[in-house]
Amino acid sequence: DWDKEPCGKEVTVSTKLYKDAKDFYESVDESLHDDTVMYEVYSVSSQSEPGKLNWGLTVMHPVKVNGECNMTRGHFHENMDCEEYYWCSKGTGLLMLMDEEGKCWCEKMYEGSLHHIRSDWAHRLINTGDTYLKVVACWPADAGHDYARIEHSGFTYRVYCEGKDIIVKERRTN
Ligand code: PAN
Ligand code: ZN
Repeated sequence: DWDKEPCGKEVTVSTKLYKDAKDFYESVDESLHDDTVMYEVYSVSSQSEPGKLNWGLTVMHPVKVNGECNMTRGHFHENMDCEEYYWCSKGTGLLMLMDEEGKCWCEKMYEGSLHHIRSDWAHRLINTGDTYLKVVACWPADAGHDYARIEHSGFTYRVYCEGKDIIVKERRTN
């Protein structure tokens, strides 16, 4: 009776399509279908209680939007005491971070890279490669996601790919 199945919690998947991600990008790419899959998040969520954990796997597709690299919406945690770990299991990308003063920077992501996201840092994944970027995350169940704050004062950089080069530009539009 030692060979029990692991965990057993239900994994749910949520899919972000291009039509729901259009306003993340500088411009609309007419060559992309509205139903193009941008990313999927497989997750296990607990009741929102201190001490409980959520787990997630984000799969970023190798899509470019007029040369701009595929990215997650990005967020601060609603509960600003909640930090997070990201671990890259496949692909190459950038983890864009921003503090509350609007200072923005990136950490390189590659297979096996581990990232600690402070509780007061906004965070966004960016797939800079031409393969899937897969990132495993673990965060407190009572963290919550504050997307509105990013919409009002967004990340100050945009990331583009031109051939093998990654180009980071200061953003002009929201
Ligand atoms: C991650 C993110 C996931 C999708 O699980 O929620 O990568 O990104 P957006 O939620 O910004 O669309 C996480 O950071 N959880 O806290
Ligand atoms: Zn988060």
